[in-house]
Amino acid sequence: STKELAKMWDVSESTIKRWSDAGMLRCRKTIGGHRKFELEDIMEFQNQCDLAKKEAAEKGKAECSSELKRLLNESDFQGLANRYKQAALTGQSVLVLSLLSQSNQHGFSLATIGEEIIKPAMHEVGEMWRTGKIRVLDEHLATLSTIEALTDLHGQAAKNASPDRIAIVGCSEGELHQLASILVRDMLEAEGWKVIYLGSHTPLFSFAEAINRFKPQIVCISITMMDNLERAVRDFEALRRTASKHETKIIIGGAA
Ligand code: B12
Repeated sequence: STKELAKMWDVSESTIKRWSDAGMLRCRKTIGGHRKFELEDIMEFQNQCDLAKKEAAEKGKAECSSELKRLLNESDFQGLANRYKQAALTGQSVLVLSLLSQSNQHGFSLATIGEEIIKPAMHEVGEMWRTGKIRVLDEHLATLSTIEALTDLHGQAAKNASPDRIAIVGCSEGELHQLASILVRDMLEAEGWKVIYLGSHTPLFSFAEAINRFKPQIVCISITMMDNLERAVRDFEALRRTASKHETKIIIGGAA
């Protein structure tokens, strides 16, 4: 059914309806007007999507490869951040991923990529938003294509997590700025840590619960907004007590 497919592909039911109305995904309608999908049509659609993704990836790679190679060889981080910003702002996830993975293959660590490419590009996006040069929509495209690319890289990376080095990573309560915490997670994993990732908007008491449950060596909290910092400071004492019981170190970072 529409509902089952939406759940399986993690998209909305209206997206499934749009695909089937556009003839991309074959279906039949019951007398009551409900869409029903056959397994072979579902498989065919899925195959086509995978192929389209691969073609777009190849095209993206070819287009940006010569200019990108020059920027990488010259370690021109300003140029790379600029190129990154342009690709991210136009929501070109394939180019964003290609730029990040090629930088990684070139030998730049995730820390360098985060610090020298993603951070300046995203800070510039924030400035463009603040000064009214771009819309919220553009900022969302930039953030989402970055998160998508990092998720892809994260999936590709080999993981040699040591069960003895456990880290908890997340953002404070009220905090929606999630990108830096994703970078922290991925950098720690690249260094062989086993990371329990709690994501954005996590109350400090949940960090405390996570410390009791997973007994990590470190807990990393990202805080960007000042009012979230004030809230965090209020709740911090309880977290600190739990952390010291398990000899867990608390590392707080972020613009706030
Ligand atoms: C994307 C974005 C959003 C997205 C976030 C989506 C998401 N899923 O992450 C959305 C749309 C949700 C958003 C919302 C808002 N945003 Co906003 N946003 C941004 C933007 C453009 C990029 C943030 C980002 O990803 N930066 C890239 C990362 C890599 O950089 P970073 O966060 O600085 O992190 C670095 C370091 O701080 C450090 N670090 C960070 N955390 C940690 C943690 C540890 C443990 C360690 C070791 C290090 C570390 O490492 C990173 C690499 O160096 C920034 C611009 C900017 N200057 O950052 C504005 C910005 C942060 N947002 C801003 C504002 C005002 C808001 C809103 C209030 C807007 C509104 N009116 O609703 C809300 C608040 C939401 C909330 N409650 O959290 C302002 C904040 C100004 C301020 N300080 O008061 C900024 C600076 C934009 C601007 N120029 O005005 N935003």
